[in-house]
Amino acid sequence: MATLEALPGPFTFDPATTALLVIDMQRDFMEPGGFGETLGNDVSQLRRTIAPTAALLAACRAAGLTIIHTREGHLPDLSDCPPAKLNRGDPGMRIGAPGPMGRILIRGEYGHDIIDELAPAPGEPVVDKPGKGAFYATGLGELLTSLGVRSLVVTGVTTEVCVHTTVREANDRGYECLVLSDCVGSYFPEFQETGLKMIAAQGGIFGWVADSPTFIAALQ
Ligand code: TIU
Repeated sequence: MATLEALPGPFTFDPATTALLVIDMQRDFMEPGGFGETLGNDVSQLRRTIAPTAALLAACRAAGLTIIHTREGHLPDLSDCPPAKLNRGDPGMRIGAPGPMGRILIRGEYGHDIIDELAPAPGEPVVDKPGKGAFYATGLGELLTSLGVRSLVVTGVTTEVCVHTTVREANDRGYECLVLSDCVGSYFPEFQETGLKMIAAQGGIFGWVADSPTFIAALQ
């Protein structure tokens, strides 16, 4: 077992039953000139997570931790995208529309894939999800059960959308979640700050928060 200082208090985990979950580090969200930036978002707010996440991945691979990546996206025929999600925003910028890096959030398109800096290593599962949460309409729950995972270290984008939704889903399923503050990002600094506070508030209502150097030190 290992323990580290976190908010709201010490986080204890067994590396053998802990998985790193890297959420939606996709070009559509992260890259200058991509879908996210085209919507007017400041991608630098997300890009500051790349270097610490790369270091985290290296440390987790060296420690033999289970590593799982996710991607948000839809089938080319959009049959897995509910109208309530599809019919939102500028029609030229909707899911499935031709974006700067291929059809927006469509599986198989260049923009849908994970950025080169954080490319999954051979053998690391990549979970494709149609929703914001990584458990909804995916095999993630069964995968974690089959691997014997009990604790999740969660990183990725965006803090208040897909990271929060996934942590809430995981919390309800009995997983202990540690969110790494420097490895999650929001386009909106105020959402980043408040999103992290919301996780650890009320005695850790959804989980724990620490930074990646603290986690890496505990892993070694
Ligand atoms: N991955 C994820 O968070 N998807 C989003 O759509 N996030 C936004 O902040 N828009």
